[in-house]
Amino acid sequence: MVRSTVGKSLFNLIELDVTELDRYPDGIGDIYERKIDGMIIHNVFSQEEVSGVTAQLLSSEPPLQGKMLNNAYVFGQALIVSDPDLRQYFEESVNFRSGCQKLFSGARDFETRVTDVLSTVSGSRPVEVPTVPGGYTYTPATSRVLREGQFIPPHCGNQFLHGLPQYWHLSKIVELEDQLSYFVMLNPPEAGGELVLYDLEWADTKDGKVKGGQSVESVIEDYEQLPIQLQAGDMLLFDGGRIWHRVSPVQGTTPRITIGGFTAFSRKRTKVYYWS
Ligand SMILES: O=C(O)CCC(=O)C(=O)O
Repeated sequence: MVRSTVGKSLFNLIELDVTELDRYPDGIGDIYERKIDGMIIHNVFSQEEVSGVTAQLLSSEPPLQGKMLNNAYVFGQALIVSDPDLRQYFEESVNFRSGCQKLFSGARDFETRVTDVLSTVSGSRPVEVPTVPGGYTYTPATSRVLREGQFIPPHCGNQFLHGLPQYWHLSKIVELEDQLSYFVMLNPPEAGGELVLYDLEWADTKDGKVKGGQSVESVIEDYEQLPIQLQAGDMLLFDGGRIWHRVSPVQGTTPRITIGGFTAFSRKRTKVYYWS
């Protein structure tokens, strides 16, 4: 049974258990068509599964390579900050995919589970991680660790897509405008660390300014906001390309750890792709 729709006045987010997901067989299409803004999907992984994954990520020898990037510790190489010719990106993707298999060896396999969950809401379209001729595969996800006081500043997916050479190949096969964001909460913080959606859309800020000419950064906190707190094992799938959002500062000593990336229709809407 669908438990509730949260933030209904501001956003239409469906909140449900993963076992109820078949009520939205074209959920991704519904987000694209703006019938809904996103889905909070509970129990994509169990508490036990994500605890095991978290323990490995926080150990002295995690199976994934990580580095500090801006304000967060990031495992894996995101396309957005990769080398323009993608040589290093694709090499790191090989490492990430095998490391991720080890990371989830005590749980359901990450890629298989994400593919299965997205397939339930894909309108019967096949769900894949994109590949390039020559055999390389994009990285399916990256993982972010935010510690006390750390946060992700306001952004929306569409703002990154314009003119970046890294996106040259992907833009030929994927409908990137209004790409969705997906991520799984592996370790929720004691407090803070909410994903905060603003009542502000990319289309109203295309030149970096809002109506009236002020910069987005200078006025964004004046817009109405919906904070979303996820539980361990939840997946959030939302219109992160269109909706400005941020992650609020983490409070307390428990690190906030998520894993995910983006998902979008292929150009002819015959497939669903996901990557980071
Ligand atoms: O919590 C996260 O992992 C970051 C989510 C995010 O900002 C995004 O998907 O655009």
